[in-house]
Amino acid sequence: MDRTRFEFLIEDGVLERVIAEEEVSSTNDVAKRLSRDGFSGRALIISELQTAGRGRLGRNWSSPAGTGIWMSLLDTEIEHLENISGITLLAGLAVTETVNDYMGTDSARIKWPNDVVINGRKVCGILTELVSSGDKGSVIVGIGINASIREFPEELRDKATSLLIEMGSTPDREKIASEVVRRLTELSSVYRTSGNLSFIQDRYQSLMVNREKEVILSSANGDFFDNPYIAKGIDEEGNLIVQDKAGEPHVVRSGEISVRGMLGYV
Ligand code: BTX
Repeated sequence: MDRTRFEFLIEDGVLERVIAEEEVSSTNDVAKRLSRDGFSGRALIISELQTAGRGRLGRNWSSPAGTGIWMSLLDTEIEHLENISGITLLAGLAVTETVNDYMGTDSARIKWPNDVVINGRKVCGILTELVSSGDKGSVIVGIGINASIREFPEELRDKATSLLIEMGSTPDREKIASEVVRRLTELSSVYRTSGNLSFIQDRYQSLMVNREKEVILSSANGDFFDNPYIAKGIDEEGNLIVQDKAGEPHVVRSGEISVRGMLGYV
């Protein structure tokens, strides 16, 4: 990864620091350490390879060398601990819009709350974490985009894709990564002032892969009795709004809930 291609983000005041590595366990771990070591401001950590890339709930994120955008954005300037799921939604929007602009299509879609998909397969995952002490905290947005992966391991073959597979050419990783960072920082700053997500509701909803489609909801405590539901959109807090068969709306918070379409992963 060419670190110099991110320097304009420092010059433009978007970031205070850029750390570009060959190999880390997880860029989210590096961000956590930086925050605990007293760094203050916004930093980008990006690596060619992650040896222990993480998804949610301890799941693994496959992060082979040189073929992905494995990065974390650390922000220590959190006045009150912002809605972490709101930030995840902003990151999903920033990635989806960047990828669509880059590819010159509208094929990238958001699978609420934290995946970006193209043609029914996952091209990006987002893992947002908070590091807090007292009422001060840092937020870490970990973003993994499959850039030039040609072939996935057996267990991911049906559900994962890359920009290379979708476009047929090798994407410019630094360009895409820096554009995602720029857009996410901009969106986060509006969110900080507005305190809710109404400013992105329309854009987000128009990009939702499951909007107006049937979805299967499941959670560890199994409290969805009426599957399938119809996904309608998001509310101002970023919760998913679904409708049951009787037409009654329900609010679904992210967290332990999984949302699936009727056929396969999406
Ligand atoms: P998730 O828990 O929603 O998704 C994890 C699941 O996605 C896995 O169980 C697997 O089925 C599938 N998967 C694993 N690797 C890939 C891949 N490369 N492409 C598509 N599907 C995959 C998603 O969690 C959040 C992922 C965040 C990754 C970033 S990378 C930079 C940062 N550092 C870090 O350790 N995590 C984040």
